[in-house]
Amino acid sequence: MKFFTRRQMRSIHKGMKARQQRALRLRSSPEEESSRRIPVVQLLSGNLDRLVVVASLIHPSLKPGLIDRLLALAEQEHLQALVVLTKLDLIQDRQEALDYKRLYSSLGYPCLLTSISTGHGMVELQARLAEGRSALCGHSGVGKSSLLQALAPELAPATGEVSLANDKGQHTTTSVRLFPLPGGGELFDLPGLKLAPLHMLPTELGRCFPDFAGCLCRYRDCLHQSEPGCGVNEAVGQGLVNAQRYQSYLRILKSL
Ligand SMILES: Nc1nc2c(ncn2[C@@H]2O[C@H](COP(=O)(O)OP(=O)(O)OP(=O)(O)O)[C@@H](O)[C@H]2O)c(=O)[nH]1
Ligand SMILES: [Mg+2]
Ligand SMILES: [Zn+2]
Repeated sequence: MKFFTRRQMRSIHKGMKARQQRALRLRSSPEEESSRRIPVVQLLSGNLDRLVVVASLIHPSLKPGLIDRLLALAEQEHLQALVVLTKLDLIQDRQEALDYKRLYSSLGYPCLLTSISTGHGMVELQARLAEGRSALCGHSGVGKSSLLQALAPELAPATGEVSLANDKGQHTTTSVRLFPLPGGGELFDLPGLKLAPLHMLPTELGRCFPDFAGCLCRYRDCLHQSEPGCGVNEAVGQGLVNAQRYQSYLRILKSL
């Protein structure tokens, strides 16, 4: 049997720890990393009625992929979902915003265009949140805390500037807090998300896309990639399912 001095033991432990950490880093993709870091929506979902998917039209630029991911998460967790596209005052051409509004509304997700500067959309937002418990969810800097501040000025959660250098928020909100709204309802202000974690079987993802509801596929467990007789593929080809939403589906599928 070999004996080690205390100093030697310390150095052996240090080496083991470094090796373990290196192995962990190699094993986990950035997506897995962030899903370990942000299980917050799933943690809350039992106490939630509604997920408010917040995205800014500009500054930071609109990321429809994250919106689609969060909507799929809401479907998985059986939550109502609402899309809020913020900073309407900062864009010149509203056509793209109106196109997204039409798209999400057609899928059954109310979609509001808002501005805290002009107050656009805020009365409707207040009405939509007046019952039950909702959570503001989206990238850092999109204006989640600002919406809450506009709805409940006396509660005044902190807001932060978006960096001019990289067009990203600065993760101003760092903890999960629940605020009662003067107009009724309660609202969680969540820290900015990087990626919405999704954990499900690949065959379950299609059900989280209401766009695919009317599509009939030859195979029951069709993943809607390029299987023969796939009704989703056909619908995308005919323009009945939005191609960008379908691309989001494929990206999420790949990440599962
Ligand atoms: N012009 C304009 N600026 C806005 C609007 N909403 C938010 N902002 C600005 O966007 C920046 C970020 O807003 P926050 O409310 O802190 O964003 P957040 O989503 O809470 O960010 P995190 O807490 O980091 O996740 C602030 O400088 C706000 O003043 C809007 O409707 N119009
Ligand atoms: Mg915030
Ligand atoms: Zn299919």
